[in-house]
Amino acid sequence: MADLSLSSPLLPHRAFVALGANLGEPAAQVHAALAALDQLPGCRLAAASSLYRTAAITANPGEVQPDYINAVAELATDLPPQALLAALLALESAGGRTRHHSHPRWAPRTLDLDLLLYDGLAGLWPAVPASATAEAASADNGTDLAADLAAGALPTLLLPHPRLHLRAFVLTPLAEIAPDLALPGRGTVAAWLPAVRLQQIERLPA
Ligand code: PH2
Ligand code: MG
Ligand code: MG
Repeated sequence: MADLSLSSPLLPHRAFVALGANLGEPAAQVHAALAALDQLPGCRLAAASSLYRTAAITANPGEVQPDYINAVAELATDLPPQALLAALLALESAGGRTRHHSHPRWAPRTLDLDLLLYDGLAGLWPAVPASATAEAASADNGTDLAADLAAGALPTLLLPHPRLHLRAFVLTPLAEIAPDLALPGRGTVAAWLPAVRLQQIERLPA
């Protein structure tokens, strides 16, 4: 897909989003989500990886789930990180995603959009006491929206995404579009590829 990643004065920020689906028609949902990202107010799709079929990483050993279709998108945006996260969560809902307190962690889903990186930012938004950081580090960006909304709190956002450098389903598509990108505090994307070489992932033809 076209790379238009020259930063524009109107859309000065650069963000990377992981897309995933393993229910319904995953490839169609990921394609539709890529198109929808380009249509978000204040966002333009600057680059998109190929689609990849990946073995589901599950919360419990032995749990069987359908394979995922994953991809990574680069966005040029003028939205601040929290607003971008909220827009991604709204797209997940529009894509048929349901969230339930009774859903186990990492339940199969029709669409998952995780904010991976935003410029070179590292930290937790909004600012919270240090004691809350460990809890946030064990959650997916966005995953706790329902709980947060129920509690009357804003969703929290941890950047960079805490597990992105350990997941082939994120790192491999990210390396396709931005191999030299620096992960705050961790070196480049490409440097982490050997760490995930044993995880099952297959690039799908365009
Ligand atoms: N997402 C998860 C949990 N496990 N496994 C694969 N292969 N791809 C994903 O996107 C994925 C996962 C939680 O969001
Ligand atoms: Mg996820
Ligand atoms: Mg998520």
